[in-house]
Amino acid sequence: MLKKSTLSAFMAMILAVSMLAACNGDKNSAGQTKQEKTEQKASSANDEIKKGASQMQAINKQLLDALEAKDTAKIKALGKSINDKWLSFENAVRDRFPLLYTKVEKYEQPIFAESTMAHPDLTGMRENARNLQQALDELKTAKATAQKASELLDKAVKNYKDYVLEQADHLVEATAKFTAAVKAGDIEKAKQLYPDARVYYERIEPIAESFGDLDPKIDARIDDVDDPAKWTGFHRLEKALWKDHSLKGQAKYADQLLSDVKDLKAKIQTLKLKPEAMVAGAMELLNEAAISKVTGEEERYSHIDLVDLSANVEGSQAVYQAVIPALNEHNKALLQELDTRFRKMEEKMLTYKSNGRYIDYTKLSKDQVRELSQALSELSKSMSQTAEILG
Ligand SMILES: [Cu+2]
Repeated sequence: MLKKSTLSAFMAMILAVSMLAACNGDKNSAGQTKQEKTEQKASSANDEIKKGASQMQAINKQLLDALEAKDTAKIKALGKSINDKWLSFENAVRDRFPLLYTKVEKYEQPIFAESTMAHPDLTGMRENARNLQQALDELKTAKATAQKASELLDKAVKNYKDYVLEQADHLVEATAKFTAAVKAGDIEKAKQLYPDARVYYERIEPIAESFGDLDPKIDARIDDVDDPAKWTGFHRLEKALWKDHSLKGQAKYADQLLSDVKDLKAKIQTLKLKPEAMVAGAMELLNEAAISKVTGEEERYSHIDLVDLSANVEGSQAVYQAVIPALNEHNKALLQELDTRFRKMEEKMLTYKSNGRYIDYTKLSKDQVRELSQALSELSKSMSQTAEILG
């Protein structure tokens, strides 16, 4: 749940900053020669991208074969090669084709993450590898068009909205399964299904401010509500499962939760998303993660906090990807910084997985928690700088 007061104060600050930083497009009059140089540079960047995409496809083809043969050792090695290859030319892609960059990342990242697991999910990998092959086809034939940064930004924001809608679909499906188990009184099954549903809510939490009272209804902690009798949502059921060890009287909360996430999905369809608000939401969420979520308060009964934290990071990364066109235009150093921070964070989170699931939050040492908090707060700071360039 996002705390309203901090967010609106923050929005006011952004407004002030963005008014100060009014556009100062530094066009100088060097003219032709400079433009020619730029074009030369562009065409060599395009060659680099095409070559990189072909090489990456060749490795990915080998991966598809290895997946067919269920050759785990090969799959692991190829997952790493694909990632190394991508890292070698991703900056050029991000620079020239920000939308395709995000598309490749969408499939490449899970392939790499899965390849580091002891028992990779081969079916999921195959689907991502097939999609990656297609995305790379698009990249090979992509033409640099003189699209305005503002048009690119609009498209990227639209892609972000598609991402949110996709997560909302999954949220409804996963919540339906979870609440069915609750209503059937099956404690063990409900415990298993709970984290699956949580992921999808926590991924879209950067824009929770726009959910109105559905956010507290779905995600409030007991201390967020004035009257504990009116407390509803995931954490109400979490308490029943892990603390009370009883699902007696919980059917009405299960029904309410499912109906609330359905309402949320409908609401998201009509939302108009603004990049400034998205970035502010991500920065506030990461800040809340660094300060309060990191204490384990959100999932205080189930201790699945790492599920939430990683989903918050993934969701914030999706916001970052939506504003890459603006960052490309205004602040490449910050873009690079964010890219590195997200990548490092993602790698860090992977180390907290065991058998494909995040470990219990209470298993983390104090140093590990401190490290996590620091990384989250640095990400939040980079996001707040991003907010300054949008306006
Ligand atoms: Cu939450």
